[in-house]
Amino acid sequence: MVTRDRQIGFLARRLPLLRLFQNWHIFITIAAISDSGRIVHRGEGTTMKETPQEYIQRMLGYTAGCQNPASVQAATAKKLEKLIKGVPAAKLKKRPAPDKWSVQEILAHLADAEIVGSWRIRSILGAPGTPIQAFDQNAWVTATHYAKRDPRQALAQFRVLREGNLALYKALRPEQWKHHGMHAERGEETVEHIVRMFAGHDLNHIAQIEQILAPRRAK
Ligand code: NI
Repeated sequence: MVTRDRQIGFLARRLPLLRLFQNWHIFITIAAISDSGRIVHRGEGTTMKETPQEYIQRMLGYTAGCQNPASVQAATAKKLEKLIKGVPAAKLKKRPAPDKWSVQEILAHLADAEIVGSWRIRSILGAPGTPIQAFDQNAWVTATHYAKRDPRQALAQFRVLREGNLALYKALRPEQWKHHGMHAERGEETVEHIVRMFAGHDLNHIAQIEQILAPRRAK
């Protein structure tokens, strides 16, 4: 391996094209394990190809000008409940396209993302500056069987975790909002930033669910 790496290193210093190839390899590897990158978000119902930075900007865009992202988060469970009220299980289970998540999968994703956020925020509060691991959200869809998850149970999981987090936010001292962790791909992220990102993430998926269920309502 050492010899091979040295050879590649030797060539890369001399061949800009090979260096580009090397970088692409690294980039593709990172994107594949990303919870925000260009490959993984394809399954979320968007074909938009985006980098982690573009993803951050898109999420922040949803709450631009919003003074209190926690209040956005506080409204989400009820909005989701209202959206799926009376919608048959088969409809929730149906993917709008083969490569796009169903409502059921989105709800399971939201419930599991809340586990991730809950853990990240607590890790940061307990040990400011702590590393934050990325996760492959598409791998979770298959590995943790979103297709078999009860959507209403997923929503219940989301609601309970979210209520716990909202209570935690209320208890935070002002300086704790500024504490940060080091995200593996996105760098420094404060508690404040994570809470705002999750509010944007909520709105993103609410809009996605609305879009999936809209044709049924228009009829
Ligand atoms: Ni998402």
